[in-house]
This record gives sequence, structure tokens and C-alpha cells, in this order.
Amino acid sequence: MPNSSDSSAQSRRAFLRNAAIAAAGLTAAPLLAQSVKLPFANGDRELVRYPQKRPLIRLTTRPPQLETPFSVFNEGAITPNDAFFVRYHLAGVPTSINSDTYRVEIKGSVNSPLSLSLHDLRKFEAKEVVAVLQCSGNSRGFVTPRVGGGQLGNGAMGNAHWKGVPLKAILAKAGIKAGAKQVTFDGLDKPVVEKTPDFVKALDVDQANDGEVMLAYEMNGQELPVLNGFPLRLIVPGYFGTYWVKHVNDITVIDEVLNNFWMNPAYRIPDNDCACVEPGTTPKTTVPIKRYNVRSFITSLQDGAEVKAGRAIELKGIAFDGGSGIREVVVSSNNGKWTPTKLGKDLGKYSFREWHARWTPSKPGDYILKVCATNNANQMQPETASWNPSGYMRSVIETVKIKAV
Ligand SMILES: Nc1nc2c(c(=O)[nH]1)N[C@H]1C(S)=C(S)[C@@H](COP(=O)(O)O)O[C@H]1N2
Ligand SMILES: [Mo]
Repeated sequence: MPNSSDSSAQSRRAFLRNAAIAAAGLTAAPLLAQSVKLPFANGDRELVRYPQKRPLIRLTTRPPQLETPFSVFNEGAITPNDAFFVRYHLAGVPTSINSDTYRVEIKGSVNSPLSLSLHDLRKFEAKEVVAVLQCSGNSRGFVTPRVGGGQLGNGAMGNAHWKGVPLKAILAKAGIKAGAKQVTFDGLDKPVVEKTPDFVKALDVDQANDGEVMLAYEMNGQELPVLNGFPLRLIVPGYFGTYWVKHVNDITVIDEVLNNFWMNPAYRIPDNDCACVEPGTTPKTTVPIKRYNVRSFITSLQDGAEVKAGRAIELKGIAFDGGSGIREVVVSSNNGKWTPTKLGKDLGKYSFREWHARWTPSKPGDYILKVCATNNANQMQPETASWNPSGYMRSVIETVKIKAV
């Protein structure tokens, strides 16, 4: 059990205070003299080091928004905690979290309101899942024509092994009243100016009760990093990150559909099959963003890489979708025929699936490599990118341009 001894709890509190202060940008996180260039206009970014994190790509400081350098995804199917991306909406990130006194309240339209400590939560039967967390704005910097919002490369995603309690078990203990429609989730972070709406998200009661949504207290076998929601966050496998509320301390069952800023107008997509509209136009009707669509990436080579002509290399990468699981990944060079790859270990339908393939550039010259995944629901990545005004749901077949010498 974490925090079992007083002194470690105390040092953790002291550490967390420092961690959170640095995270809030009140004291500068030590800047490295390094910067990176994301492959689109205005893609110059600083690498910064925050507590519990290796150097990550800074998008903004207040609130902290950090992107994972893409090379991390070549290290394996699981994204290490210290490399996991960070996204906040509100600059009022928690400045101290005492895990001994931390409580999550379950209230609203329930028969018995609950106030649970971390110790109480660990008494419920634990559940584990490997699941991708992807920000709705992941890859927004690649959208053409460009759209407003955080200009992210492909690093606002990660895959972790989560452990916690199914929300269903907690809601069953509280007893949801007949007629309840949604469950809302709020965390410890707060707006710094009054007119900013607090970050609160909602799921329909049926989804909250699906047995897969859970409250996680562990990430890759450790406590959650502060910036990823210590000591407790919501896990919504297959669903975009906006629902994965961090530092969750308030769960309220409501009899209506939540209609705050973060559910409407924020985080919505056009209400059609492609979640798209003609570039530059506004969708007539929208719905809340939901599941991930299919994506795949080459991780072993990035644009501009040089390889030796006539020598076989191993191409390697990852694929994922919103929860049917990956059935097939194919690759092509110079728009030639698609060839199958070998899939890596199956860590579950919500996980990154690694793939690899041997490939030989027959002669010197430029090569265009493409990768395309199909999921178990027979959904495939499209050849051309679709567009919506928020830059969500990128799923297009990705391309890497390299040179053989
Ligand atoms: N409390 C809180 N939880 C939150 C957010 C937030 O701003 N505050 N942002 C959400 C969004 S949009 C994303 S993409 C994920 C990012 O999780 P991470 O910071 O652990 O990568 O957290 C979600 N949970
Ligand atoms: Mo997000």
C-alpha cells in the first residue's frame, strides 16, 4: 500500500507541493537547451522537464500541456509514466494533494451518498485493463486547412496498464435512483478566473454502468503521476481523453443531460458517419465526441530518415482503435501493393497493438512508406483526411518519407 508510513506520506506531500507548484508554472520547470520542430508551420517547441517526467514537448505552461516525443512510441506498446503526455484546461492545477485525507464523493440521485477514501477504494475488487488514452486534439497540427486549438503533433496519446475499481461497483453501492440519466465527474483542478467554467464531464448512466469504466489508482504498476491525475482518475476505455477526468473527487448522478461548456459546445463532432464537413464550413448538428477511430503509425522511422539501399530493415509501429481490436496492419512503399505485417502481442482490445515487417529498399532514392490498419469491425483508415472545425478524429493513412543511400 502506498503511503503506509507517516514519513513517506509526509515526504510525498512535500514533494507533491513542489511538483504541483512547478506544474502550475509558478516556479519555472528547468528548461533544457533543447527544442524540437514538429513537422508543420509554427511547430517549434521547447523540451521541458516537469516533476516525475522526462523532457516532454511543451505546448503551453498555464495550464500545463505536454506532448510525448514520438520516438517514445518505438520503445514498446506501453507508454512509460514519465513519458506520458499531459493535458489540462484550467490553470488552477492542485497545489497539494494529501492522499491520506483524499475522498471521492458519490452523490446526487442515489439512495446512499458515499464518501470513499483511497483505502476504501482498495477494498473493492480490483480491475485491470491496458487502454490507450488519446486527446481529441491529437494530431491537430496536421489538419489542413489549419484549425484553431492546441497545435499538437501525434504525441497527445499513450497506452498504459490501469488498475482500479469498476465504477459500476461503486454506483451499485450508492444505488442509482430510477429516472437518473447521467453521471458527472469533477476533479480537483479549478479555473483561475471566475468566468472560466469548471471542467466537469458526463457519461450516460448505461455507459457509467458498463463494467469497463473505472476509477484508476494505479498506472503501469505505480501510483498515477501527479500530472496524470494522482491519486485517482476516470478510465473510459476506447473513448477520447476528455472523459478521463483526473484527480476525480466528485461524482454526481443527475436526472438530466449535462449541458455545460465542456459537453456543449466543446468536444463535439459533426453528427454524421465521417464526423466531417466541407473544409471551412460549420456543422449543422453535432454530438459529443465518443470512441477513437482506427489509427496506425510507423514508429521506427521518422520523416527524413536515411537507410541503406539493398539492405533489409525492420519496419515497426503501432495501431489501435476504439475497442474492437486490430485485425490487420499493412504497409506499402511508393504506393506499391499493400503487404501484410506481423502483429505483436495482444494486450487487449483497447491497447496499442505493435506490428513489424521486413522491408528492403531495392535501390537508392526517395521512398514514401504508408501504413494502414483494419479493426475487427472491418473499419479501415481512409486515403484522404476528413475535416471538422475542431480538428478531431484524424484517422487518415499516415505517410513517412525517407531516403535510401
Ligand atoms: N481534472 C481534469 N481532468 C482531465 C482534464 C482536465 O483538464 N482536468 N483534461 C482531459 C483531457 S481533454 C485529456 S486528453 C486527458 C489527458 O490526460 P493526461 O493529462 O493524463 O494525459 O485528461 C482529461 N481529464
Ligand atoms: Mo483532450
